[in-house]
Amino acid sequence: MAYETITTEQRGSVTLITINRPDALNALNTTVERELGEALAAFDADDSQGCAVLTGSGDKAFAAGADIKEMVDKPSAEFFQEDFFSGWNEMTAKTRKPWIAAVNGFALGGGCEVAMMADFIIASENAKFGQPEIKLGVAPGMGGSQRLTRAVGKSKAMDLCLTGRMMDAEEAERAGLVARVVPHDQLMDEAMKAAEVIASMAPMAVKVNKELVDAAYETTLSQGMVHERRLFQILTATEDKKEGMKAFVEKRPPEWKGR
Ligand code: CO8
Repeated sequence: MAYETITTEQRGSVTLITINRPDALNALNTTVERELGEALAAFDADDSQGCAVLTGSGDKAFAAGADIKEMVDKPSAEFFQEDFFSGWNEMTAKTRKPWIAAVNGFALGGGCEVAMMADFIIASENAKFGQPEIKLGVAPGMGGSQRLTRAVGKSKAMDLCLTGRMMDAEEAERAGLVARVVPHDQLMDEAMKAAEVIASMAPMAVKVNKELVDAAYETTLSQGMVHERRLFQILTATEDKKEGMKAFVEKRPPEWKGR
């Protein structure tokens, strides 16, 4: 499928999606929002695909934020009537397979927020994260105040949102925002390798693991523990559970059926 603001490519069982507006440092306009939603839906529906990687084109930015030029003259009533930014929530909630953000440079404002929508972040050592909306007289609008606080805690989230400063990849990893920091020239190799590992796992187990970790953000510990036990028990009924355990005992790689 041809897109205007993103590119997609299937590499084996991994879908690579690239935000492709390098002249605007991959700023996220409504076309990016719509196209990324379509690309993630296509990835999610394709049984040959097990994991996706999202990155930004060029060497400088993952995404430098929502597109300020698109918002500068937009009347307030339109933001409300269009439920501006709601598409981001929808695509995140609907995608049941995992996707990794490979952050290659600036991830600011909406860029940081989209990275946090991913299941985890692998960052280049050049990456910079921040929620600088306050400098524009606004506040995060795509989940930044909520996801950042859950990821790094109140103190650092307040620091970043109130001062609008950027943090580098090392600080982001220390704070728990980023899963791994890798040398800049190895970012895509490392992200693709991680995605290939995930795509090689039993598909139902992948979805269940993602759902369970996400549930930890939405529920109490005791409810989450019940949810975990029930999904674990349901997975014991799958052919892939039998195959995975049999393959271990027989000292051979498993052959997943996806059921
Ligand atoms: N939107 C639109 N265009 C952008 C954006 C952006 N977020 N960021 C960069 N660009 C464009 C620049 O305008 C410039 O284009 P042009 O050459 O046509 O002028 C081009 O990208 C290159 O940018 P710079 O020349 O600025 O590059 P520098 O290397 O000098 O600086 C920075 C890089 C530091 C990343 C700088 O570009 C910057 O500060 N960008 C904006 C960062 C930002 O504020 N992001 C948050 C945006 S707001 C948001 O994400 C959520 C808003 C929620 C509010 C909801 C209520 C309305």
